[in-house]
Amino acid sequence: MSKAEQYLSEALDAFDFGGELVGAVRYGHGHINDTFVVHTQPGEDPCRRFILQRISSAAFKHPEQVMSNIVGVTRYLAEKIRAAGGDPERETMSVWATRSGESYYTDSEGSAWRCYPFIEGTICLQSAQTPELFAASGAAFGRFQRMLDGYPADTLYETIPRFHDTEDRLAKFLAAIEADAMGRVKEVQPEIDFVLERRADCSVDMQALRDGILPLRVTHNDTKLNNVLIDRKSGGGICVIDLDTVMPGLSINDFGDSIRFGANDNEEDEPDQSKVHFNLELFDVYTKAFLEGAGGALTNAELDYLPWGAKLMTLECGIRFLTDYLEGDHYFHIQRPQQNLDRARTQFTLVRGMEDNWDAMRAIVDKYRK
Ligand code: ADP
Ligand code: GN1
Ligand code: MG
Repeated sequence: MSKAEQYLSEALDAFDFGGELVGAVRYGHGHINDTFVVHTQPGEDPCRRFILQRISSAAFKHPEQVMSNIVGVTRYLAEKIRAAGGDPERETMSVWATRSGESYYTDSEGSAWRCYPFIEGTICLQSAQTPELFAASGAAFGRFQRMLDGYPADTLYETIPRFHDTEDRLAKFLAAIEADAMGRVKEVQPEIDFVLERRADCSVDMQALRDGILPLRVTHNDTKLNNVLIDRKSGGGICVIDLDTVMPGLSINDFGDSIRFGANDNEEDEPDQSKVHFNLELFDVYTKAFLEGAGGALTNAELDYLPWGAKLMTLECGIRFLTDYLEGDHYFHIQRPQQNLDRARTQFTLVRGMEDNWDAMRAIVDKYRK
């Protein structure tokens, strides 16, 4: 048995799945955690599935804090959903405790593992197959933010410090250029110049926060389309997942990160930039759905800054991919050598597309303002 198999097997032993274990295989397209789907056979009942995840230690230094946030938030959401007559087993994640009643298990190497019941009858999309499905994710993320409006923000840990502090991301990028650990700086001068030309932009949202123009809210902070489960039958966005980064943040970032990932005509890591386009129609349907889902909770200033949320989440993510490329690809999972560089280039192409469509983006937000 390899070391990796040994740790997986330890983790499987740590949970009581309520039936015979049939198998566990790698699952999903997340860039951060190691995800497995576990199949079990509870007696004569149909096979039951679970999600088992090793929490990335590169991303999360304090798994106990991550899990404390997730337990708190999922319990709170379950109550809200129940009160509204919904089904908490499908509309929110729930933590499946270890045999000893903990929210996660630490293996003999020190890695943290957690488990969730698999939410059946859902699909998880890697791209916006139709505008309707993209809108469904927007409604789900808007609703998620509204449901957490009253959550006690001071009980949440900051699981990744300065996660969406674009100024800090820029500073780390400049340090990576300076260090040039892999000797890759010479390959990416046009991409570096692209960022440097937008240095001042990196402060726009952070300055608005410091000036009290934008409020801090409880936000998801990682609102990719593949972090919402879509109901197979109705096509509605039913459950927001990947709650590792739920913490105080900006609503415009939740909006913006969805646009970055979903309003792209192609893959996040498309190698041919001529195929990548920022899609204004998808921006339109998402804006409408997100604002409806948020139910009028956003202030006028937040609405004004939505296009900035889209542009800066995209620029920031490009900066993060490029930083990881310069540092040797140790944060985002990669399946091929230049994947982080392609991901960065895609983000920059999208930023350019947003700059070219800036007035149209503002007009769309205005159209859906109440
Ligand atoms: P990462 O942080 O690496 O993105 P996620 O928590 O998003 O990890 O999980 C990876 C993938 O696993 C998701 O994109 C989704 O396909 C699937 N997944 C996660 N949790 C569940 C769940 N409770 N039910 C069904 N699928 C899930
Ligand atoms: C990561 O975990 P996942 O794959 O949903 C990352 C996001 C990035 C995204 C880019 C904790 O999201 O911040 O925007 O990749 N998550 C973390 O695709 O860093
Ligand atoms: Mg994810």
